[in-house]
Amino acid sequence: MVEVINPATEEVIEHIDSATAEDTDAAIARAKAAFPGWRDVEPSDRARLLRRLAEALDAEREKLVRLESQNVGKPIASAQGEIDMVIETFGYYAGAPERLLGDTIPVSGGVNITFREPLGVVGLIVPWNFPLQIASWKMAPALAAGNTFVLKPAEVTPLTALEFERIARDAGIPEGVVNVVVGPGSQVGQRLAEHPDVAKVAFTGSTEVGRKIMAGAAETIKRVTLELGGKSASLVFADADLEAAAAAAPAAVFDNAGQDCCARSRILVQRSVFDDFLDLLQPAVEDFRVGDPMSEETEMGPLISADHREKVASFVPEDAPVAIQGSAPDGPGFWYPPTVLAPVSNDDRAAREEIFGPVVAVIPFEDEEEAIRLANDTIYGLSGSIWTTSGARALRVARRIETGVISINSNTSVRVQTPFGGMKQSGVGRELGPHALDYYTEIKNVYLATEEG
Ligand code: TAP
Repeated sequence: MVEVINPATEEVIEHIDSATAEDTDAAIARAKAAFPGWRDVEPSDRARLLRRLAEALDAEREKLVRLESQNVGKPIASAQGEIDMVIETFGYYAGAPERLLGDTIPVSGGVNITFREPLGVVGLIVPWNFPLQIASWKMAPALAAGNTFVLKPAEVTPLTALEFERIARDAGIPEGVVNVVVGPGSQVGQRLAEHPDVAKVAFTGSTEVGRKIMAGAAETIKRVTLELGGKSASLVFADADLEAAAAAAPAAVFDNAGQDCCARSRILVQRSVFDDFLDLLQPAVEDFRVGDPMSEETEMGPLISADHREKVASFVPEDAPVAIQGSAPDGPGFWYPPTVLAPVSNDDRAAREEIFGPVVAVIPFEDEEEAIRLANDTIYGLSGSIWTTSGARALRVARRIETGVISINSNTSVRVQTPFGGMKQSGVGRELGPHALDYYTEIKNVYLATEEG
């Protein structure tokens, strides 16, 4: 039995039965049985069903928002944005079934025709930080391409995934196409990675578990896509609009209490404006509104658990260079205040490891070369930002940063229409945009001989 807790109050909000490896096998069998039927649904009918699913999610928006906010402790405004993206993601991929086109390639003696075919049963394993949003990035393209799936949410945040399963059924998605299994990663997740009837695993979570999934998938040569950790940098050049960069910096790292793989948890600032930047950052951090997630005004809620708070706090020992610290409520809830460490060396633990909490390291650099070197001096490569008023510099630096996504004078990381994913140990593959469909289909190449005899 899983006790589902509200991290803002520490109250138990639900009890859920915990599934085993055998329950996972049963769900995989249901998905396998449903696959041929779903694969053969006419593209226009599959598109219609996905549009209907997007509408059904929209009709249940308020309930999903409340559940996500309560289960993760996230501000209600953030939960609204996430559920809106879930709805948008299903709307976007509802356009895909009728646009999964192949090529016609004339060759000697005939012609080759390619088809984009679904993989079969896919296993989807997601973390607790953006539960339904991250799941939707996988579920929507998987369904659009004609796959069936088994989704494993994190055990601590299963509520919106279970609601989704019900909503999909009510919207007319055929029995067995959508399956949600709540249970521990070591059993349910590992089983999905190793099961011979699962054609692919799409995972979001830690780099450590990503490695295990890749190893588990190796036995049956499964396709894998992995969205893993990050240690992304915001590069602030002396020619930047410093006020804009400082005003945007808190949300870039404290959003979702820093439990965000795209968090810009390193801010690299050109030394000539280092102190000016910190002066501008101070009020922005101190004014960041931390508190009751149900208030529309709140910008940051608690961390997910007491254990996780302990891990975050370990990055701020007694002698840490705390330059700025915001506030956090007393009393129940796993609160931790927004914290700025400065100046920090890129070799310090706070600059090297993913903290996954509201703690940011501010690091000085001399010139463009050093900024690029420091930004790339990490095992990760997921996201990042460049703050400069020089368009040439912005593009020049963006091309040299080893990262899957980077934004200029902005903290944007994800849009439904554009590819998202990591370089280096931040992952394999891309989600969202048209590119995601490549990871849920195989290309079949058919040769038709047109010469007689
Ligand atoms: P993980 O511990 O990696 O858990 C992610 C998911 O994997 C959970 O559903 C978990 O299940 C499951 N899992 C655990 N062990 C498994 C195993 N041996 N085999 C298969 N599945 C297993 O991450 P987390 O603690 O939820 O999230 C924090 C980490 O995820 C951070 O490092 C963060 O960077 C990363 N993250 C990355 C991204 C992107 S987009 N790159 C997004 C969010 C989070 P249970 O927890 O239920 O046991």
